Amino acid sequence: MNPTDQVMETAQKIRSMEIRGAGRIAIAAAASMRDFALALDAGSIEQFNSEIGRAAGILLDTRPTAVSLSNAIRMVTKYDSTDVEAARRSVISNAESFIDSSQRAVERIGRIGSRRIRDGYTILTHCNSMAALSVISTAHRSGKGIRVIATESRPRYQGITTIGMLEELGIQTELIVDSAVRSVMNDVDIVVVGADVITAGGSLVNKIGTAQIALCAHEARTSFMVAAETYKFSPRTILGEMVTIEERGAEEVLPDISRYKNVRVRNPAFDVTPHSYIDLICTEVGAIPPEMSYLIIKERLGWELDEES
Ligand code: RUB
Repeated sequence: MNPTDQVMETAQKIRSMEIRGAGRIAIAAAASMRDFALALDAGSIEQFNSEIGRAAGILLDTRPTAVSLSNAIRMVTKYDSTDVEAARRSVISNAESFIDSSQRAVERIGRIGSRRIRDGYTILTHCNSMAALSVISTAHRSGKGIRVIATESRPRYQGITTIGMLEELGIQTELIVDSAVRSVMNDVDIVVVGADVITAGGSLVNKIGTAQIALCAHEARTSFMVAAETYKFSPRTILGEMVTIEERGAEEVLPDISRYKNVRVRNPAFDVTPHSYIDLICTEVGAIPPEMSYLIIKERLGWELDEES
């Protein structure tokens, strides 16, 4: 396949959500950049750089909220060679090390986060997060008797993917509609969700509905834990940038929207949970209070701070 077609195909899968979830999007983008670099026929370093920039742009243009995508692409395209073959080797090895470290991060988050889960706990989760599921599955594998309540996560029903994964792991699960969260919250010991973005101030951007769940948990005095690799933290928020919330098509919510003349459907894909509703963010470098997010960005992702592009 032509290298650009391969990138376009990956971009289309991300846009249509065939590939979804912040971690998997980042891994798919890194793999796509690796394969692009591998197949790219460039006569000069200038041409190589510009083609790499173009491919990155195609992938970045898919899902506007996911900082995992821009962090992954930034890590993969970090090279300063003036030789095409050396630059190509750098992109390939950067991509491979990103994919590998991302997979190890999820395992480590599972080990760290599962220490917060006690035997007999009921855990509520929302959407479908590999990092959150790593915490849950690690707790289960370590012999703790747990039960999970999973929300449907309308309109795309990622909760159905979650219950399928929990079923395979043999974990007792209950499925609820999103609006039943308050009704069950008094039975929940801890909420565990993933992250699309964590800001410098420790706020969480995650699947629409997360903020309502956090509010409910706060009111019921139920712990609220976020499971997130450090590349979900957004360097640009230190520079004052706001996170763009993706608005998806009306047909995801109301397939026969054309029957209604005076109705506008709003379909924001993510919402913002204030840091004050979050007890803990569990990353691969440790479990931190949300107030420490600034330090994670500065120490792990600091490149943006002096580049201000
Ligand atoms: C997915 C979502 C997930 C985060 C974290 O949204 O909000 O909670 O991306 O997932 P969508 P992970 O389905 O719209 O992509 O921990 O797997 O990165």
